[in-house]
Amino acid sequence: MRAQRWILSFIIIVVFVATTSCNIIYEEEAAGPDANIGSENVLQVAEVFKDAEGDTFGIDLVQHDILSVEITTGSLMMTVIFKGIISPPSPGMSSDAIVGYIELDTDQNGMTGMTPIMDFYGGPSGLGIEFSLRLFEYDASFRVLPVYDDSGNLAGYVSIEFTENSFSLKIPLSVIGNDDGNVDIGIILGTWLEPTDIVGPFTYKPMG
Ligand SMILES: [Ca+2]
Ligand SMILES: [Ca+2]
Repeated sequence: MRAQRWILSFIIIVVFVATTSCNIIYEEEAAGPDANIGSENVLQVAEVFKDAEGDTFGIDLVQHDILSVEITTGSLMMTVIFKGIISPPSPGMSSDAIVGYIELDTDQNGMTGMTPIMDFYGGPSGLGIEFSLRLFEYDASFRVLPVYDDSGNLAGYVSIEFTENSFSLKIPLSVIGNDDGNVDIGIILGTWLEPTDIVGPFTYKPMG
């Protein structure tokens, strides 16, 4: 029963937030220059994580199919590449908008943190999530995503840029608890109607 709708994860999030935290405050704190993916950065792909083509599991017409995730040296920057056309999650709810979760197990311990959303669609991943990025809450004005910790509190923001078939984001280590950059990652993405593809879990180790 992989093809369950986002409604499952929405229910999980609503229940979780209602029971753990009612004081999430939307602060525009990480939308400054340090959060931007600047052209001054010389990017070098450190590792490419491939995902199978044609492995989507939704039932609607638009099926976002993840082909690969490229992670760049220097800091936790990643580019997720799709087979077809995507568009940012806002404004409006266009049929090819990309939404979903990028989930980070920053202590690389499956026994700590939250159960990842991807586990409800793809089976046990072994991840225990400390930080979660939600494309559902993309802010088109500042081109950022909020990052939530495992208590449902806002940890900060991450800048994101879209192309026709990819998006790139940079995760400052200060936003994820000043982590050392060694992170296990799971990604589940899709349309507003349903999740359509999963990539991971995979491990990121920064190159020295
Ligand atoms: Ca795929
Ligand atoms: Ca963990």
